[in-house]
Amino acid sequence: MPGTFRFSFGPWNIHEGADPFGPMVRPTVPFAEKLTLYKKLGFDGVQFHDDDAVPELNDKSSAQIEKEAQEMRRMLEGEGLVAEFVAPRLWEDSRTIDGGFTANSERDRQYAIDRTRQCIDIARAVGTNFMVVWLAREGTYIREAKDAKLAVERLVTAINQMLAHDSDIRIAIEPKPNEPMDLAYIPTIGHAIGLSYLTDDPSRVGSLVESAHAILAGLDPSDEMAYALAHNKLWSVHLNDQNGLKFDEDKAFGAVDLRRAFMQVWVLDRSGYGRNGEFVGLDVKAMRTQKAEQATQHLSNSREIFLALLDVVRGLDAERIDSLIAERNYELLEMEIIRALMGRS
Ligand code: GLO
Ligand code: MG
Repeated sequence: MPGTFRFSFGPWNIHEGADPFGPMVRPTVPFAEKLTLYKKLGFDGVQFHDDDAVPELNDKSSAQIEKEAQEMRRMLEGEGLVAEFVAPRLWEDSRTIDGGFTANSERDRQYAIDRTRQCIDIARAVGTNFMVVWLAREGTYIREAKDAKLAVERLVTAINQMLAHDSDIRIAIEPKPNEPMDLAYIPTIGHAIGLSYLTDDPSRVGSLVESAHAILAGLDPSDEMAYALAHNKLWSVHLNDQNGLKFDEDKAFGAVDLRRAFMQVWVLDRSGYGRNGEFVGLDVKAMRTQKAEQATQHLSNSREIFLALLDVVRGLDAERIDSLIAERNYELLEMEIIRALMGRS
C-alpha cells in the first residue's frame, strides 16, 4: 500500500532575506502569523528551534520555560498543527563561538549541555519526544585547534547526557560537512550513524538527512537516505536543492536537479518512509530577491514538486523497469526515467 506523506517546515523557512553581505530585505513575519500559514500552504508539522518555542529562554526560569512551552502547544492545537521536533539553537550564543559540545572550554561545554537539556524539556512540553541536533559549530577552522578524537568522545558524552535526561527522548543528528565551520566532525550520515552506535542507547539515536548537506559533501542525497533507512535511522528529512559546492543555498526542492529530487522521492516512497509518522520536512528559503508578498511560495512549490515527482514514481511501470534491469538495458532504463520526468512516456 502506498503511504501518504505529511509535510513540515520550521519558522526559519519564512525569513527576512538577510545574507552575510547585506541586511534584511523583507519585514519579519510574527511567529503567530507564521503558524496561521502552515495549513494554507499544505503543511501539518512544525519544526522548532528551542527559542522559536520559548524566545530568550536563557533569561527564563525552568518554570517560566515550561509555562510558555505549554502555551505554544495550545497555540499549535488551535491551528490543528503538531510539533515534529525541537532543535537546540547552539550556534548563536557567545559561549558557543568555538563550538558547543566540542568546545575546548569546560564552562562552554557545560552551557551547551544545559541548553540542550532545556530543549528536551521544551520538546516534551510542546508535545513531542523528538529532538534534532544540527552540530553547527562542532568542528574547526584550523585542524590544530581541537583534538579530533576527543571531539568525537565529547559528542558521545553529550548525547549520553541527553539520553539520560529523558528516558523517552529520541535524538536525530543532522550532519553537514561545512558552514559555518570549515570542517565539521560529523560531516555525513555515515558519521552520524557511526556516532549513534557509540552511545548508551543507539535505539534512540537516529538521523535527519538534508539534501543540500549531502550535496555539499559530494554525495547523493538519495543514497544518504537509503543508508540511514537500512539502519532504521531515517527519522526526518530536510529536502531542498543546491547548485553545486558553495554556501548552503536551501533552494526549493528539485529547483536545480529534478532527477536528483526524483531519486529522493523514489527512495522515500519505496521504503515506506512516513509509515511510522515521519514527516517530509522542507528546509527551503525564499530567494533574497523575492518580494514579501510571495515569500512563502518556495514552501508550497517544494511540496507541489515533491507530490508531482511522487506521481511520476508511482506512474512508472514496475514490471517494465524490472525487466530492463534484468536485461541490463540501463540506457533504455535511463531514457524511460527521463521520458517520465519530461511527461513523454
Ligand atoms: C542549516 C541547517 C539548519 C537546521 C535547523 C534545525 O544548515 O539545515 O537549518 O536544519 O537548525 O536543526
Ligand atoms: Mg536543515
